[in-house]
Amino acid sequence: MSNGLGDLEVQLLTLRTDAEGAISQADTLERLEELRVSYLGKKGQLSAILGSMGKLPAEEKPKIGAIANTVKEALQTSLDKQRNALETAKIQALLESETLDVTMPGIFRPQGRIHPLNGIIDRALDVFVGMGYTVAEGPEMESDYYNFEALNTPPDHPARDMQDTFYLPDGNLLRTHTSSVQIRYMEAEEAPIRVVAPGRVYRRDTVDATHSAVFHQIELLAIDEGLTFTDLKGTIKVFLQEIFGDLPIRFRASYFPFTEPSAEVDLQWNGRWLEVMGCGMVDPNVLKSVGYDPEVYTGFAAGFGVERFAMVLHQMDDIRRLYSSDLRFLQQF
Ligand code: 2U9
Repeated sequence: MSNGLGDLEVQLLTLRTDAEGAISQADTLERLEELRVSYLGKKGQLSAILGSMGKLPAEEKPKIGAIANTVKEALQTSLDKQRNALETAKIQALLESETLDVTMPGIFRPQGRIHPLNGIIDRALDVFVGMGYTVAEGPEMESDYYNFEALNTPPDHPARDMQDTFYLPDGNLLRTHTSSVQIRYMEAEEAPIRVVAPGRVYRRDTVDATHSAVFHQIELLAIDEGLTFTDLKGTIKVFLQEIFGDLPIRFRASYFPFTEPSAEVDLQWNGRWLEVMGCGMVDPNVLKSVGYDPEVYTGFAAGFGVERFAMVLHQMDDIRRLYSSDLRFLQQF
């Protein structure tokens, strides 16, 4: 047999031919792994052939061993080659399936934006927070005490006419200003106080282009030892400057039940004096009602309507546009 092909030799060469054929046909990585196990695995076909080498004459063993090694290397090379080819094809397929067609029409996602009222509120609060104020909020439904009595406005006070509101069957009411929030804040905290209260307020008002029964206010309050009207003027000047730019302002004497003295603040806007805020030194009766000694503490307060600011800054002609949710209008801001 030493000149012809031995039995094992034939088996090895047949295995090689069959295996190379099968490997080159494998179309998935899973199938390729099955073939590897089947040919080269511990219990695979090559091992089985080598297992029968024991019966060979000793001089034949090195030759068959050498052939077996060649076959093993050849199969390993075929497996590696096919694995590379399959992996490359897989990546290629993935790339092709994920190709971005930049000419396809996009999905339209309308962009939202801040409502002009919230825009004013954000800007105003930023200015006050920058001056050390804390933002406080409170309930829209209030008791008569927090909305009126603690603010030096007893039941028979003529100022109640100007601030008629919506009364609930239980005696509560819808707040007419955010001053009630500041009364609550003064009850809960101690001087010194710097607080700014934004929020929705209500009035019994006939709705027209410049009036709404529901609107938004921002009020600020500072309580400390030694605060004067000068501090009030300085604070308001800085605030209006930040919002409207450096324009002339003037203070005009006025009246509010909760401040004494009180003033309206006018701003020279496009050459005309425009009333933009109310303000004053906190009335000693208000300080007393929340337990602050007016001989020790003084304070100033001011308030403005957010809608009015929005209308002036954005040149709006009708307050009702701010509430109608008409995107053609809102998209302009
Ligand atoms: C406390 C004491 C006093 C807040 C103040 C005004 C003047 C004011 C109006 C402007 C236009 C409201 O939106 S508007 O109608 N506000 O003129 N508000 S002083 O005074 C306070 C607040 C809290 C404890």
